[in-house]
Amino acid sequence: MATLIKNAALITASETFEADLLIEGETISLIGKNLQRPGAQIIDASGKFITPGGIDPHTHFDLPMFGTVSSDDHYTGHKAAAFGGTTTVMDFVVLEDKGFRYSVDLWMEKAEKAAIDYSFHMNLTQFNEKIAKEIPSLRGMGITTLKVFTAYNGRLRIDDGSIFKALRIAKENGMLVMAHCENGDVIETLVTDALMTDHLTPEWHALTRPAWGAVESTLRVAGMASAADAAVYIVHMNAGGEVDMLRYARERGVKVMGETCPQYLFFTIDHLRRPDGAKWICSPPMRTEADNARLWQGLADGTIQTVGTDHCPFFFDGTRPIVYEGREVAIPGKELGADDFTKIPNGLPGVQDRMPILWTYGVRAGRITANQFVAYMSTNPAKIFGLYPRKGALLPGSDADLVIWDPEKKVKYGVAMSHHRTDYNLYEGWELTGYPEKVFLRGQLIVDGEQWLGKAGDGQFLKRGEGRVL
Ligand code: DUC
Ligand code: ZN
Ligand code: ZN
Repeated sequence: MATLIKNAALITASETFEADLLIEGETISLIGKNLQRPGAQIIDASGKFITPGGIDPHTHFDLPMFGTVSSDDHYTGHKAAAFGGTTTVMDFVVLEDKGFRYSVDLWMEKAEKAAIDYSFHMNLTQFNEKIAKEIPSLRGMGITTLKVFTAYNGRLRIDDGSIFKALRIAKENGMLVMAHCENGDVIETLVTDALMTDHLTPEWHALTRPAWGAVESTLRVAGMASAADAAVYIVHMNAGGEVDMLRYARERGVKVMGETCPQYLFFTIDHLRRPDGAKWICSPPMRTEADNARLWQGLADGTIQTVGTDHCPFFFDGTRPIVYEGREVAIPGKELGADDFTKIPNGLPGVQDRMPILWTYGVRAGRITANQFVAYMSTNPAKIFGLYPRKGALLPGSDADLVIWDPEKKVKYGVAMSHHRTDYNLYEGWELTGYPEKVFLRGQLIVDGEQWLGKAGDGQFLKRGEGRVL
């Protein structure tokens, strides 16, 4: 089956040009002017533009936390992603005591219902000699990335010495360490103080996780990467100072890359002070307007390489069901911490929002170019995480993961438009101009306007190879 898309403006990470694009089977077979293909289904995309399908390098579907679970699973989250133009997601495997193989198998089982393509990162939340020896075996499972934490003492954090050893092992085995940067010791003490002094409202989530912890640990991790001659990728950059540290280290030849997320570009600690402030609780927390601005600047000048979401939704009120695909669903959520911010599940929805929100408030607002948009949303994640040029590219031979955008479509965004399985949306009432109209996954039309044509089980696990340092 062939599909010929005519007269679209194609936007890649480096250029924008008018052309026709032919899909044959699962891949793009030709790009050029005045293409003909007898028998092909023709789509006239005059006035529309095409980008590669988005790649969200940072999601948490079906993640157990605080006695509940993130409310999107590997089907509902994938469906939401697709409506927002994302066709590949990368989720984090929880490391169980029984080891890597067991943990990956568990995550594979959860993801059998995948509706778009996906791959995994491994949370390296334990470290000893046995684990160190087993890290290279992850490559055989198609996992080439390890996430380490400098926070969550006694739970997810491993010490700096172990992070340094992990960086060395990653370097020797063509793998990449991803780092969650906050100061776990400072947080531990500040949270204890807050609880003892009855400071229990959501804003204290942010006040007990200071930006300086993110800044110094970003530099600390970059310093360790330099000493190991390894690359490192800083996830969910949230503080302006982290951008300064990234720039400082990159200017000195350290192979450090960074990801930010939409929530850190638009929201501040003031959102946590609202009566519904729990909606904005995630870790790291929201900062200030100056941080928003510095992160935008980091995207505009290319200091930062990607925009992921850290999508990890919970219901705001998990006692009240919503209707999802015709059935009532309620999953315990933020209300669990109504009286104590330390019990509010950490995380927010965002996998559908990322591209449409950044198109209007990034590209149309003049903060980043359309080509940077494609680089941060798709091409750079594909390159860094070893999927390029199969993914993240508009090239003959690449998977036909495409988004046809209607640049003039105006929508009032919010929970009613969103397919996230949760009861709120952070961008409620935001006006958007430009929205995905058709989304293709490996040549299959999976979103057509409001219509969902995708299917649970159609997403493929992507075994990844070695990525590039950008
Ligand atoms: N932060 C969150 O807010 N949720 C999930 C994991 C993370 O790092
Ligand atoms: Zn994290
Ligand atoms: Zn995360």
